[in-house]
Amino acid sequence: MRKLLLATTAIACTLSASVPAFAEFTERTIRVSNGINADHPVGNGIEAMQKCLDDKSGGKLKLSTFWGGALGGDLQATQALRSGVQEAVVTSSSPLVGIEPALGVFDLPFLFSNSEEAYKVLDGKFGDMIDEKLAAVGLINLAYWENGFRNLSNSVRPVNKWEDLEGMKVRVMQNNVFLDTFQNLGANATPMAFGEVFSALETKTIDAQENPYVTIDTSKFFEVQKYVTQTNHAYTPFLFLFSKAIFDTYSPEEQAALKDCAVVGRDVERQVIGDLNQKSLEKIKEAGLEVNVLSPEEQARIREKSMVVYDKHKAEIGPDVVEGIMAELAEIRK
Ligand code: TK8
Repeated sequence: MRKLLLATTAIACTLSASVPAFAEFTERTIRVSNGINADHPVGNGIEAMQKCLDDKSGGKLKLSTFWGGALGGDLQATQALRSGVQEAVVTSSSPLVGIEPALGVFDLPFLFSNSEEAYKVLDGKFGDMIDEKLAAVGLINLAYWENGFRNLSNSVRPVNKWEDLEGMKVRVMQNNVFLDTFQNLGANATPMAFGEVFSALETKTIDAQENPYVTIDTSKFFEVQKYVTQTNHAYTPFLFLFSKAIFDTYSPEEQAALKDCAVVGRDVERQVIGDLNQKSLEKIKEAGLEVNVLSPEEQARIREKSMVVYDKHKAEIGPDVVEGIMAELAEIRK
């Protein structure tokens, strides 16, 4: 009996000695929903994030990923986070302007000239300021991931100048800045959730949509489109959002692991997008689409014409927010 007791105590001691390493972590399954598909670079980012979480939590924090809008579209999933019924979503900022109007700043046409500029703004103090606003509406932004520079695809005609957009039925995100940008260029802009875009293009309910090359590729839009124009008209970020209601119940170690690992995933995801962009373009061309690049003169002309959108939306986004980003960009461009 005594021997048995000693043996049990010994085992108990060994066990408790091994526990402290991950004692701050609880076994958790974190649902992450996405509108895009698993072969989008977000998939690589999630994989890297999971490896990092495995190391930090001893395998206790598990990401359970849902693709292709399986848990609902961007907006719907984000609302589920706010009410504490879903943990996480990787979403474009654009459909969330009804929740936090300041996000509309990222929708302003031709705001960023290259990704490095975007990274500096998003990963710096401006990004932090937006994160604080998001926290106030129940959303923790773990990190800014990449969606990328957006280009136009359509099934009607090549677009070489803004006049070519006249009357074209262009799907835009559920976002007034995008709506006005395309209306102002003469298009017939229609707001629509991402999940409906493929079939709307297929049935010709709409003629056109705009998204980065990797999305035109991985969401198979090239199968139902004939022309692509490299317009680079906007760089909209992905947000890796976490439900604040749920996040607040996690230990500080769990919270820190999620934040740190989301940054690890972000860097991998951005890297893969950089690599895949050109490959996606090749794939789109091989599928038989006609691709043209907007001339610098025409891009400048469209940018000029689009400036009214800045004035029109400044008040709603927040004058301090718009002025803040312009000041930061001026600083970066020095
Ligand atoms: C995916 C969307 C998409 C976005 C859009 O859920 O809606 O066009 O660019 O990538 O967030």
